[in-house]
Amino acid sequence: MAGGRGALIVLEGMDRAGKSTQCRRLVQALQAAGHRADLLRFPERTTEIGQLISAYLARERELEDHAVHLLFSANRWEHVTLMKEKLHQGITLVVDRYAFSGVAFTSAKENFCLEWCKQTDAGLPKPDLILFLQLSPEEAAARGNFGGERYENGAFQEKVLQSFRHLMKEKTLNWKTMDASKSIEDLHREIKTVAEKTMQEVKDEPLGELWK
Ligand code: T5A
Ligand code: NA
Repeated sequence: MAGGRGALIVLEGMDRAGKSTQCRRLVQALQAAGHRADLLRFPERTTEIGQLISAYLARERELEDHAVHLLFSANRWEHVTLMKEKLHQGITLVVDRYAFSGVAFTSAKENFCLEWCKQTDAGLPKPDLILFLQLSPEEAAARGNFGGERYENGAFQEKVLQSFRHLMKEKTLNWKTMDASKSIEDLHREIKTVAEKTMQEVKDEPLGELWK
């Protein structure tokens, strides 16, 4: 394929680490540099499944824990065809949260094991790069109070972090930890550098399958 495929770049991290800010900045900068790049986010709240998830997060409706895990996962699967099309057209995708948030948040609940949580996302397009934005709870708190959404409390976030740490041990995935306490601009420059390096490295490589 002329020009090669686009890269699948995921940003993960604790709440308020700056994922959405950096995803937007990265897509803008890549486009300004002449690359083809699009922004995606999960949950993608605009679909029917996404609206259910959004109501659940806003505590407007209750859903059983397994059921909501499957919905978060289905919300990724419903975008896979489009994701693959874009990647193969040479468009780099910058994704604000992905299966790792799915696993980290559900497995932080009582009676969920990591393996069960991973199963429903196995086979999704495999990210070429996963940037973990690391920020201490104290620094996160300084960026404003937690909102009223589900999962936004300190004790639960600590469990989520433990799950992320387990997932980051997986050597077949290209995790990079970034210091999210830096200024928006400094962090952006670092992220742009690793993103462009990855785009160059994977353009002639086949797209992988996650956890397969
Ligand atoms: N979830 C998600 C699941 O349970 N299962 C799943 O499968 C998935 C995908 C979704 C919720 O759903 C859960 C996880 C979540 O609980 P969301 O919509 O992604 O949540 O979360 P948001 O609340 O939108 O985002 P976060 O709280 O995670 O924040 P971000 O995106 O990390 O941070 P951002 O960029 O919005 O910045 C936060 C604030 O900090 C400032 C920003 O201006 C903003 O005010 N800021 C900085 N300040 C100083 N220095 C910097 N470097 C800064 N960067 C940003
Ligand atoms: Na966000």
